[in-house]
Amino acid sequence: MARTIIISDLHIDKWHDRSREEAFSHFLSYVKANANRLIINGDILDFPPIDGEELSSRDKRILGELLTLPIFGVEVVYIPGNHDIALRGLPFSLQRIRLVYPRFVFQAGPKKVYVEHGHYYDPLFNGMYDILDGLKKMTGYDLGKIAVDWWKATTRFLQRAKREGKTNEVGVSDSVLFARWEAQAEQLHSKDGYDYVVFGHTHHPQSPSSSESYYINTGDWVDHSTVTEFDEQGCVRQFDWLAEGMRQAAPAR
Ligand SMILES: [Mn+2]
Repeated sequence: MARTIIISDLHIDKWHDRSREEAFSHFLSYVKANANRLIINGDILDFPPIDGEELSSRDKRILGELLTLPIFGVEVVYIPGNHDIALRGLPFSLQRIRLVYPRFVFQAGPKKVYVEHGHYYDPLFNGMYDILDGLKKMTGYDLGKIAVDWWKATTRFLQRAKREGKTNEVGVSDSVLFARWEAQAEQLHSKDGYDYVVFGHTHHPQSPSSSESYYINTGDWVDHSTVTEFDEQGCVRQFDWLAEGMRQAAPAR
């Protein structure tokens, strides 16, 4: 079946219980049986790993399972986010496995769909990547890498402060903050004619059926297990794998 499934913000390095890994494995069986493309819209894990020089064996196992999807006829499109931004620009394109940055556009039936992780619209990150790029050009790779690590540690600290306090790191309410992605989606729709604009990054799932907008957010796999699915007619549905998907019978291809 010509279906495209999109997930984002997996943060597999934050999966502390084995049940999430098992649920993800079950989800991948669903993908193999029902889709011909899986788009991973950023933040699969913190890369490169800060604690230690190597990925954990658990992380490697999950990534290894993802890399088998092409054998089952599923194309994998990977768009790095801010946590795995170190991978951007990597000339990695094999048959049915592609790394693209910062956006991916595809056609679902009559619908033109735009997919981007969305960290460029976060006031916390706005402009920072350009500064880091400039630093990299001026000083060479190492200082750039130190700057990236420093910035990641800083944002982690700010995100922790956000969880503990009532307002977020930029001192505005979530609805005001999320309006930035909605506004960007509206612009991409009206100026560039995309029928749907799909972002991740905020960890707040949004399905188009819950609003009038063209904006979809692919949620996350930390607090949710969000699955966004486009069928060959361009119909989109979103569901939570742990809440609903596990009970779904997987129809044959
Ligand atoms: Mn992100």
